[in-house]
Amino acid sequence: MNKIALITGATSGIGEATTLTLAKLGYNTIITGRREERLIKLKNTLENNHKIKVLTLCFDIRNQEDTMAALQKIPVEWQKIDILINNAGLAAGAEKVDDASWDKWKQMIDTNITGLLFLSKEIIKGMTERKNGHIVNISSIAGINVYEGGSVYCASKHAVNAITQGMRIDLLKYNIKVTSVSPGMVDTEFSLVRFDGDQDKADNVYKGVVPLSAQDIADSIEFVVTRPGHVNINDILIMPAQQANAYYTHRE
Ligand code: NDP
Ligand code: 8X3
Repeated sequence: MNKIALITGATSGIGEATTLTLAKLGYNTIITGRREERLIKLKNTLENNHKIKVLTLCFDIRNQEDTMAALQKIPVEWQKIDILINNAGLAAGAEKVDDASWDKWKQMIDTNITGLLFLSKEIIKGMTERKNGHIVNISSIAGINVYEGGSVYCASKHAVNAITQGMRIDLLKYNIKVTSVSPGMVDTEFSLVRFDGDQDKADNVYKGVVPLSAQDIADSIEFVVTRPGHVNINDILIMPAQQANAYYTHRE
């Protein structure tokens, strides 16, 4: 029986690349996101190219009723989830606190913190019963540095780091590994989402820089989940070679 991985936010970017990588490793994958057509397309690609099975769960992680309803639909043979990749997340806008919108703040908090917590709590129940599991939380350099216009996004990733540390302590006795992966700039749909579909603003973020690719992050996740049972990678901070931290980027 193949092992099972649940990846949130698998419809694009880091989540999609990680799903492909885990499929190549032989994991049956449960993939989530709001864009159902993308979930179905990914399922077809994976099932046609790899000898694995894919279960799609389409829901908005901010909505707890919908999240619960989706999780309750997981068939019995899919319930032994070995790996949870908490990846779904976003930055909404880059306005300063005096100018930012409450709705955008709420969207980030409800997705990046509350959604991650709610879903994790449900999946952790099975992991503690089986005394086995690995949770990988996708954090960010924004969980380490706070930058102008990033207060709430950065706060949400600082929260992810605290949650990661708390999970690691509390779940130690259940043989559940907990890892955080914190990237710098990755070329995904992240900036397009952040700037509400403004392609010029999104392109500007990566101007003069070779950013990380989603596959670079998936490669790190592959390393993390393929360590021997007695080894846990607590944290990975991974940056483009041209980016020192959130403040210093060398642009050509
Ligand atoms: P993308 O925008 O490409 O992917 C984000 C994913 O999250 C999508 O699959 C999206 O699915 C899902 N998602 C967003 N909101 C919701 C929601 N309300 N309900 C369900 N799913 C949701 O960006 P990335 O791949 O870059 O982002 C993945 C993670 O990596 C995020 O947590 C981000 O904060 C983090 N990160 C990104 C960096 C970067 O520079 N790109 C750097 C550091 C961290 P759908 O829209 O279908 O719902
Ligand atoms: C995404 C990286 O620097 O835009 O988390 O916050 S950054």
